[in-house]
Amino acid sequence: MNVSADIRQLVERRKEGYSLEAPFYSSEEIFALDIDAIFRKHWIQVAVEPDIPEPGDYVTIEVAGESVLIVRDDDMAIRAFHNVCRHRGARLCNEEKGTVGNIVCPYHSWTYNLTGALMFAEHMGEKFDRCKHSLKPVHLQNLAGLIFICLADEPPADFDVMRAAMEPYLLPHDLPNCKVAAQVDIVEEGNWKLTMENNRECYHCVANHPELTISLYEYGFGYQPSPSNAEGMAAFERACVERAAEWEAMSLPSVEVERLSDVTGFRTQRLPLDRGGESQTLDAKVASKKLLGEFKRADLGGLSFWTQPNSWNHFMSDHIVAFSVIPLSAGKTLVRTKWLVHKDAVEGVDYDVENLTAVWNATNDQDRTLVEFSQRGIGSSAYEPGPYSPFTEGLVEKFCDWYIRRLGAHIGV
Ligand code: 3BY
Ligand code: FES
Ligand code: FE
Repeated sequence: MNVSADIRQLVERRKEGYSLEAPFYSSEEIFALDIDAIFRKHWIQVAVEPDIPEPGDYVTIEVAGESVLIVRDDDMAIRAFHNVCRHRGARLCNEEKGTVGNIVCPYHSWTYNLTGALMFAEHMGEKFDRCKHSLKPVHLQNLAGLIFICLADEPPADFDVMRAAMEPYLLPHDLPNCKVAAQVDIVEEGNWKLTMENNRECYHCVANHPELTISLYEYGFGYQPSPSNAEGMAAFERACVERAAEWEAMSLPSVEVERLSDVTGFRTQRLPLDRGGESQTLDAKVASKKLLGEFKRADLGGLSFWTQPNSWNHFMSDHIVAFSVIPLSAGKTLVRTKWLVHKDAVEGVDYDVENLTAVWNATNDQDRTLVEFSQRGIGSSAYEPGPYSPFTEGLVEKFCDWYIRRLGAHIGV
């Protein structure tokens, strides 16, 4: 892989336990490498099954310079294709979402069915072979209703490890039988890795997230016992042990699984919620009266699922919040948040969108500000990598370590 000697050196000399050097957050050359090495090579979370509940429903995803069409067929199968006509390359679907019978190119009306096969192409003559002009597929995996795509010719083979570990945690929440009650896209003026690093710690939570910390115990998010937080940690761990026994008895696994160093890296854990104990809302009570799946009780804590490189998700008894991060440029990042409730929950009766989205809209906005402060500070000549807290930032180190290893593997360092 042909990258400049400077980049090789930056990757080679990355100091464990310290934030990355400035060019990792600002250089367009490294951004291009991130797209090639990370976003074109790994499984990335981009959608949820309820984005396309009915046959013919599609969404388009713009990522890594590609437009990807994700569509549901009449037999309910979900497939992904490059959103590019095989005639002269026109973009096929030009909306973020919609419903189609077939995929008809707006230019010369070449028509593809939902398996990607070219069905009609007028005036192409006898010798034209339709079979050689199917849409180009993109690898897709549906993990309990979370949709991942991989743009590589050969995707990482370890998705099944994540699937086997995660299905027992996720399936009881029955995401495929949810509906998207709200989606909010925000653009952060910061590098995508700052968005991810910020997500991997709660060191900043008490000072910055008054709404989130109503329901969230900061100690749950990667904290290790330290002399200054011994009491809080102990109270939290007691709550964990008590609740875990109840959840396990209901076949809801809660124990942490941490495989953040895998190529398809991930981590999960079900944690108690504070106060009302039911959901990530302003009163920590459910936001939707219609509980998910077969749930009979509301106090099931928060099941979180974090993936490398670009997602985090919180599953509660009544709703699910799914986040995916899409890099736009070295200094611009899209954070897409979806709130899901039971598909039969009625707006205004069972839930109120304002209440459902209040905590994470506020939290996302606070996190956006923090990411933007970081991006600005890192642009100063005075910035140098600073040390991570061994008690609160272990998972930030795991993100950076994964990232550097994956870049290294790509460029042969
Ligand atoms: O959403 C998350 O996973 C983490 C936990 C708390 C802070 N942060 C946004
Ligand atoms: Fe699609 Fe011509 S470019 S039909
Ligand atoms: Fe935060």
